[in-house]
Amino acid sequence: MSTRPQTPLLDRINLPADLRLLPESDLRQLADEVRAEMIDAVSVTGGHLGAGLGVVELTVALHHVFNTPDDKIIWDVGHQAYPHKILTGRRDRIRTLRQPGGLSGFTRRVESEYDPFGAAHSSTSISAGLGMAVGRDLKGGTNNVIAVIGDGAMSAGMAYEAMNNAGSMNSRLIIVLNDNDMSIAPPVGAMSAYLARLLSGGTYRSMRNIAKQLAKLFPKSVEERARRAEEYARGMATGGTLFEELGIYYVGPIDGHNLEQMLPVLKNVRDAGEGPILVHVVTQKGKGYAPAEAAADKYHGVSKFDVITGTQAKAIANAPSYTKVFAQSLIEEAEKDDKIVAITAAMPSGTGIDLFAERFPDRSFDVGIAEQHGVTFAAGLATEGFKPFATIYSTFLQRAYDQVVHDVAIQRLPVRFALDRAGLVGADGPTHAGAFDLAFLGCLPGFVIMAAADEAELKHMVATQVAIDDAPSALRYPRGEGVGVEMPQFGVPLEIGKGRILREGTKVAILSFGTRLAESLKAADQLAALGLTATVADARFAKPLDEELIARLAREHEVLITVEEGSVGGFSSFVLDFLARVGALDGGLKVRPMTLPDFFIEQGKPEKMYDEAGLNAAQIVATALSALGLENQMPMLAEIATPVAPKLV
Ligand SMILES: Cc1ncc(C[n+]2csc(CCOP(=O)(O)OP(=O)(O)O)c2C)c(N)n1
Repeated sequence: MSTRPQTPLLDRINLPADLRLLPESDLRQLADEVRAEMIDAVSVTGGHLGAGLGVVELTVALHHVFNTPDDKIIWDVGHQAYPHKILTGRRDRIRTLRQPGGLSGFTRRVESEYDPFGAAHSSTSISAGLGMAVGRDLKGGTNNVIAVIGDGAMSAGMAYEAMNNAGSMNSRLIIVLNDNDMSIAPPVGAMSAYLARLLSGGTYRSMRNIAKQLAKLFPKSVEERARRAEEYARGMATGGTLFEELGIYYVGPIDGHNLEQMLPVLKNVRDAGEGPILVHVVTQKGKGYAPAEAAADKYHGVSKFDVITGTQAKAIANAPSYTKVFAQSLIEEAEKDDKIVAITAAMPSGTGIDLFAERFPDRSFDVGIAEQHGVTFAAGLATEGFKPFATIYSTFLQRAYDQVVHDVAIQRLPVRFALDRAGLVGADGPTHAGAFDLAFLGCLPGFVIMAAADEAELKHMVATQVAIDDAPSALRYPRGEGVGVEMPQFGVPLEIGKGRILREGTKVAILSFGTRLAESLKAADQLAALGLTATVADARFAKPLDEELIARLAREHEVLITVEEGSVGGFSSFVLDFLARVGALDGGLKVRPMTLPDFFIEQGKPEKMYDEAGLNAAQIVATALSALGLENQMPMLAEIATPVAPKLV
């Protein structure tokens, strides 16, 4: 009889080298401890829970079999890497996950030598892994490179581009396909795992025909499992897999929670010969934590929660989220106009398209993690007279840039881009910040670009996008809840390229684009308290610019401050460009562009991030005072904030 050690094994594991000293018989207990540690940590930090729970055993097995960090494990997306972080010297900081100054919620090269590649956007692991493998070969190295990619991430074209390339090379690359598709996947039977172990050995080729015959004799669930594999692989039972057609040796499917089954397969794979190899591992998202297993989304992303009940903390909402307002506005528009269709790239709940899909199942399309395809698909719909809303987070649209330029803008197709999460996003950090859309869309001829200053504006802007049927348009709005303004009953299309003035003043004009309008108004209040009245305007459009409004602000004020939650190259640059072209900068006008700074802002509490970005009211005030040369007369304000301005060198 085996006697199991009573002391926590995890306390003895600082690095994977410690883990490799454990006998295989201890790994089950270690996995259980890692799982418990992860649940406890995420219950206080919030974050991605389900994905990490699903790969606990896989993480333990990979670090046991492979010699990390010399052998490199690349976690696709990186949201499932919490167990990996616990086992790679970061356990003492695991309760700082996603907190200001704490561990990232994704993998990061600067955080650990066990993170060979940073991620957060999906489907990059095979490309990066192939690069590392080829680099190793060129250097004459012998280490392993392992890319772990989910079945979701496998839906992106980039994964196939990488496999197509890998399959034509002799470089040794190990791809682990982490298939946790709960809606289709039944549990994997012991027979299947047994077969997979055989398949991973050297006798695979000769086993193939035997496997073909055997598959027919399997219990139903295993047969179905094999059929499911076909979706990716045309199935082992048919004698040829898609992966193999691409030149990638296919092994699987195997049970990713059963260490006894997984370890020998991984060892075989580690010790096998040349070329790329794919191990198809079946896991269960949320595994081992009942509330997650029972949840429809398997607790993909959670706020803080009670470990016993699984109940998540609910933020007290003072106003509906921008996402919800967008979805409801679009639904209302779609009730009136049957040409409106909506597209999401694997983010139905994040974008509110789940609500749209409930109402209009036939007019909503989830294309998978495939932003490039999603954009061109929308362009195709537009050619057929539909009014497609491509609803994509600002940060994920970056991936589809050529599609935006070549398939949409050049053909002047009226695709409506709804860019959620524009601006800073808090705990997800710089990979998810929507910082660049203004810069990369604003330079495209013909685009109409709007930003909502509040949720009522958002509703009108959705109506505006519906009405713009002869050009592409983009509407950006931030993460989180609105400001609590009264909502209009109907969305009313705005006049294209016209802003609005909210407050009239002298000397200083603050021209806001987007939701920094509230801070701009606050800044105007603070300036008024100092005896300086400011004009505050909401540009509404970054393209076309309201040139009349801007010219007037320039003419009638000494200082013109632009405020936006986007990088340099966006709204402020368009304003400056216009002012320079019409000669408005030739006189005494002092223009002060306030944009996101020229560095990546780390994860944090939104208020602090805005402070770091220099986009809060205090900094707008300080910018105005410094432009007027009044900073020395206002020492108390200088203390509140210093303007973030480029330093002259
Ligand atoms: C390019 C891109 N689009 C969308 C996302 C948002 N996203 C994060 S995880 C995820 C699902 C990934 O599914 P899968 O690869 O199967 O991993 P799992 O969470 O199931 O383990 C999505 C859509 C992303 N990270 N990157």
